[in-house]
Amino acid sequence: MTKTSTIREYIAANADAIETALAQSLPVNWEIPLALRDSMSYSLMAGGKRLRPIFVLAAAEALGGSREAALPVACAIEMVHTYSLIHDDLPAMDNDDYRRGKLTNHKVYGEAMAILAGDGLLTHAFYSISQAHKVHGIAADRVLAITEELSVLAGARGMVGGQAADMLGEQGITKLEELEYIHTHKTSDLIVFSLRAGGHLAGASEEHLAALRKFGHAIGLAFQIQDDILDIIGDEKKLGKPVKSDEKQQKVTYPYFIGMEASEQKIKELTQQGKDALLQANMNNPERLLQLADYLMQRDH
Ligand code: GRG
Repeated sequence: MTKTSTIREYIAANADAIETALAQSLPVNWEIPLALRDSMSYSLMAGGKRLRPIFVLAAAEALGGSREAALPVACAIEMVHTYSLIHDDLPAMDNDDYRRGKLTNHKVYGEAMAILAGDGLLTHAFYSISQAHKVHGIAADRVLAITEELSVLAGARGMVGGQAADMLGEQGITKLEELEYIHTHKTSDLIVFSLRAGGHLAGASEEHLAALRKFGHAIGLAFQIQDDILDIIGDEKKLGKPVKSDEKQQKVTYPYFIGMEASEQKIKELTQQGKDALLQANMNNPERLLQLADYLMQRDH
C-alpha cells in the first residue's frame, strides 16, 4: 500500500487482508462439529469494520513492526470482539435480532450453539496469538506480554467487567464517572489492547506503549460517544442494526447526560487529546494512526 493512499483506501485494503486471514484462521484439518464451525465463522465473517485489527496493523507500522507477524494478533482481537458481540446479543443480555446487517448468531444457530461459538472464538484468539511466535518468530517475551494484556483488557478487569457494570447499572447510573467507567472497559480496553499489541510486536519502548494506551483510551471513549449518537440519529441500513435501542432499553448515555452538542464537542476534545499523546511520543510513522482517529470522529456506521 502506498503512503499516499487515502485513509479510506488504507482501511479497505487492510480490512481485505484481515478478512482473508480470518477466513483461514480455523485450520480446515481440525475435527470440529460442523454446526460449531459454521456458527463461529457465520459471525466472524459477517463483515464489520475490522477496526480493532486495523489498529494492530497500524500501530505495528507506526513503530516499524512486521505486518505479516501482526496478522494473527489482528485476527485474535477480531475473534474476541466477535465473541463479545455474539454474547451481547443473547436473550439474557441485549436480546437483539440483527447484527452487522444479518440475523444474530442465536437466531440462526440457537442459544446454546451461539454461546459455544463465542466460547470457541475467545479461546481460539489465544491460539492465534501464539502463532505470532510459532510461525513468524516474534520473541516469546513479546508474545507473552500480548497474551497477558489480552487476558486483562478483555477479562474481568476489562471488557467483561465493563459489560457487568453496564448490566448492573442499567437505569441506575447517576454520575458521568460511572458511565465513563463502563465505556472505558467495555469499549476502550479492546482498542488499547489492539494498539499496544501492535507496539509489542514491533518491540516498542515503555514510553511508546504508554502513549499508545493514552491514545487508545481517548479515541475509544470518543468512539463510544459517537456510537451513542449514532444510536439516536444514525441510519439503520448503514449501521446494520436497529437504532434507538438505548432509548428502548432506557440506557443512560453521553447524549442523555450532557446533550448532543456537548457530546459532539467531547468527541472532538478526546480525539485531539489522543492525537496529542501520540504526537508527543515521536514515533517513526504515526500518520495512519492519526488519520484513523480523525476518520472515526466522522464515521456514520
Ligand atoms: C458480552 C462479555 C461481553 C461483552 C460485550 C461488545 C459489547 C461488550 C457490547 C456490545 C454493545 C456495545 C455498544 C459495545 C461497545 C463497543 C462497540 C461500540 C461495539 C461495536 O463495535 P464496532 O462498531 O462493530 O466496531 P463492528 O461490527 O463494525 O465490528
